[in-house]
Amino acid sequence: MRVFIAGVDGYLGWALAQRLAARGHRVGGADALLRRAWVAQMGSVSAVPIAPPAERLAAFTEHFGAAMPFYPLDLRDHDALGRALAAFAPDAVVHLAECPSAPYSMIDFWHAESVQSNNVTGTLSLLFAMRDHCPQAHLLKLGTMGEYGTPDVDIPEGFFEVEYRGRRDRLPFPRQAGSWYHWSKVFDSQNVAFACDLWGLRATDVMQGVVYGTWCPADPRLSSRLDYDEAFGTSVNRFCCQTVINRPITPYGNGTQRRGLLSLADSMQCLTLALENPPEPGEYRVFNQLRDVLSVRHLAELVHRAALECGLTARIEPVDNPRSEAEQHHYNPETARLRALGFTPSAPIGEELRQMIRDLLPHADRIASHADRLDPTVRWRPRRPGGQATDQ
Ligand code: USQ
Repeated sequence: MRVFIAGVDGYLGWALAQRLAARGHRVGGADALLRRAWVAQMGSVSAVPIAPPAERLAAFTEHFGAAMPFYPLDLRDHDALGRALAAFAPDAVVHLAECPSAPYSMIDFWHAESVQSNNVTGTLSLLFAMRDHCPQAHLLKLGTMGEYGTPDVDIPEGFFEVEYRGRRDRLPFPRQAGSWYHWSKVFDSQNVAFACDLWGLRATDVMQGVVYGTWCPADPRLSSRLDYDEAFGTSVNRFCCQTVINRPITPYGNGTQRRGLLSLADSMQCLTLALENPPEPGEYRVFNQLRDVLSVRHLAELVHRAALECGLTARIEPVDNPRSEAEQHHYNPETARLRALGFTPSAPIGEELRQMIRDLLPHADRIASHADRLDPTVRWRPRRPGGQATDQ
């Protein structure tokens, strides 16, 4: 299969390119290197050092025996995107080229606007470009479990049966996102579904949970980034980085809020399964992609235990929740579709956490050099009416 990965330089994209190439697929990629710029803007670095793009591509060619055609473009550059798709002629397009950070989108108007413009306009540009240059290709679009919010009923995979005033229909399950970022993903989902209906495109919209884990092959040029700053680090990755530099693990609030999670390795397995089992032309399908549902406090305890098992001295210190989110809620998402395709979870979470800590330990000084970036400063609600949504 010829797979075009938009966002190939990112946390998921760089690992996915390698997994697909190892399975014999031909991979091409686009990236505007915005993730590198956003993390630098937050004053932080990837805990795991990452090679510059040219070195990454050279390593990719050496290890997988074929060069990856690389297009250094922003998806909003519609003409350049069209030329890239026409040249590469993909069977599938994986869309990972979005700003993934809820906290970043909550800083102020400018950040909310840039996240929504990047994500919503980029996706729209991709949909039109696929219509014009590769209408048969399968679009694998990364959404988020956060689109659904935390409703007081179980969460189906995208759609549910409704009976209202004596009539029944299968309708999109309500979206109740909790950040400007998560809303951008909701808008994307609607646009992707509409494009499938309108033009007969085929798409899988992946509602993914929180991903954690390192990707550190023997050749460090193939390593994927691992962020830990308050905006681009996800909770588990941040907790592991905290233990490595002997800082307290910071569950927000009372830590009873629950999330779906999966390791980076499991995410790669699921995305590959979706690609290798494409939908029919015109079909818009939704997969909930997660493995475990755990509370933040439980996660903190698991990281604490893993750190002790790695010989570290760890401690948990809850901090005031800077977000506006339900901490006590029902959470029971369905996850049948990927399992039906053969998803078999890899290592148990404790093992993944120990491996992540072992991968991070050699980089402790690097993490420590930006330790202040771990502290949450972005607030979902300003402390004072009219104030900035950040402590800075
Ligand atoms: N949290 C803590 N302590 C921290 C950081 C986070 O307790 O130091 C808590 C948050 O309050 C939240 C939970 O952990 O309740 C998850 O936060 P997160 O930062 O791990 O994840 P989130 O902001 O929701 O976003 C991440 C990715 C995003 C993806 C999403 C999947 O950055 O791209 O869409 O996970 S989901 O959460 O299912 O929507």
